[in-house]
Order: sequence, then C-alpha cells, then structure tokens
Amino acid sequence: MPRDTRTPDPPPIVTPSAEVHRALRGGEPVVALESTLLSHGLPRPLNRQIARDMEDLVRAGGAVPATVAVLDGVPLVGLEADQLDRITSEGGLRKISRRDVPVAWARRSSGGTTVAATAFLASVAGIRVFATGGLGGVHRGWHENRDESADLQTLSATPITVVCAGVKSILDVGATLQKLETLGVTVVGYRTDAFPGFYLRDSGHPVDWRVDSPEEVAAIMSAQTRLGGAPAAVVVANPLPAEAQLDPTLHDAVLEQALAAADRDGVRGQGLTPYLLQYMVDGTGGASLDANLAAVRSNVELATRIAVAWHARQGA
Ligand code: PSU
Ligand code: MN
Repeated sequence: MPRDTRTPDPPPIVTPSAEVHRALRGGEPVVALESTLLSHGLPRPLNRQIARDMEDLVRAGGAVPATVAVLDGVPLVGLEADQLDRITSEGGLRKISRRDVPVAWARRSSGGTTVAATAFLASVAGIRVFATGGLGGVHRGWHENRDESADLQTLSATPITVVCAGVKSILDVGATLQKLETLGVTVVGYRTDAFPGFYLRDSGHPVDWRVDSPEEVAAIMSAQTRLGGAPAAVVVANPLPAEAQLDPTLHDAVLEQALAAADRDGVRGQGLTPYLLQYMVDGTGGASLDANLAAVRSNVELATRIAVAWHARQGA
C-alpha cells in the first residue's frame, strides 16, 4: 500500500475535558456554563464557590457540566478542579469574546469566556444547551456609541439553546429584542409572557412565545434541527424567582446613577458591562449580587432540565 503522504489534520484547538468528551460520545446530556461571570462578575473567593455550586446543580439534575474558559490560550470545554481554581483566582484574566479567541490562542492568554465565546466554543464541541445569567446586547445610547455585544451576532449563527434571565437591564432591552428578531434568533419566555429584566422578573417588554416545560423547549430544538437551513440559537428567557428580584424602585434609581457615572468616567467598550454591574452591586448594598446569583442558579437548573429532556427526545 502506498504511504499516505497527505498532511495530517492538525489536532482540534477546542479541547473538551475527559468527562465532557465521554459524555458527548456516550450521548449523555451536557450543559455548558459561561465563565466571564466567574472571572469578571463575582467577587473572590465567592466566585469559586459559585463555580462549584453551578457544576453541582448540573450534576444533581442528571447532566454533565462543561464550564468553558480559555487557559494559556487553549479553549477548554469542561474544567478540572485546578482549572476552575485558576479561572476564579488568577491575576490578569482577560474577558474573552468570540473575536478574542484566536488572539488568546496565539498569545497563550487566559480568561473567562462571554456568552458569545462560550456559545461558539460549546457548539464547536457539540453541546446543545448553555446556561448564563443575562445576555449582552444593545447598549443604551447605541445611536451614538454603536456599542452592541457580539453575543447577538454569535447567537444568530450558533445552534445552541441559551437559558438566561433576559438581557442585562443595563442595556437598551427594547432595541436588543428588536435586534434578536432581525437576526433570526428564536426567543421564548419560560412560564411568562413578559420578557424578564435580569434583576427583575419583568423588563416591561412582552415576549411573543411562552413555553411551560423543558419538553416544549426540546420540541422547539428538534423542530429547528429538522427544518435545517442556517443555524441560530434558541433563547429561553427565564425570570428569576419572585422572592429574589431586586426592588424595582431601587433598581431604577441605582441604574440611573450607574449610567451617569459610566458616562462621566468615560467608560466604554469591553469594560462597560463589568463597570455597570459592579456599580449596581455597590449601589444596592449587594442586593443586585444576590439577585444575579439567584438568576444564575435558576437558569442552570432549567438548562439542566432542558438538556435532559432533549436527551430523552433523541433516544425516543
Ligand atoms: N457577567 C458579569 N460581567 C460581564 C459579563 C457577565 O458579571 O462582563 C459578560 C457576559 O459574559 C456577556 C458579556 O456575554 O458580559 C457582554 O459583554 P459585552 O457587552 O462587552 O459583549
Ligand atoms: Mn460592547
């Protein structure tokens, strides 16, 4: 037999952990988890505890967690304990969105992945369900600053189901919903007709479709696959539990101050979202942090139920 002289394919850059690899090969349900929340959103060392809690919630629900992050340039899908330690404690961690992944790879940088980068990497690894706190979107003042998160564009081209508590309320929620519509991203409210407002159960905007069970979401995912065509995400907007929501009056007052402060300090670009969220934490005496955590927990639980329902449907 002639020797095969073709250049072998280089090994794939996206690296699933042994556990995630096994689960995907064995067709077990897997839930991807975002990590900018861990690297940039939560105070240390609480973030390490939350990282563990999120993974435990997924396991308790019968699925395998895949926290996504970039360490020393390598996009990881599923982290070992020592890697979770690094993404929750190291100095100089970057906030890595979709477009930053190749630069991080080439420069051997480390950082937490945004919704955009997490969705992209998880989907490359073959994962269908993903949990986060709130999506990025169109920032207020977009007429002038044109600041719109890459989360939106990425979701328009990535076949993944994202469970979130709506989009961050620091954004222009109406403009973000319009943009999701333009981009062909499916949006459903989970047991609600009101699009949730991240820290609040109701953003003041309606949502066109309501679903009431994980099985209904799995049916939508299945229909999406069977329809074919250009892939896009399904956004499942899951309001945080009523008892966990921020007082709306406090929310509105502190948000107004946060936006004015960002403007005054000239904060823009990648730093804007972390700045505003941190201002909310300080300005509400930590109440917004509690609401954020409750939303994340609730989203991780629901994402796990959806992954399990999706898995059951595949076997049917
Ligand atoms: N949670 C935080 N801080 C953040 C984010 C989440 O506490 O910065 C990230 C999310 O990962 C989301 C991103 O995808 O903010 C959107 O940021 P940008 O608008 O820069 O794309
Ligand atoms: Mn931005």
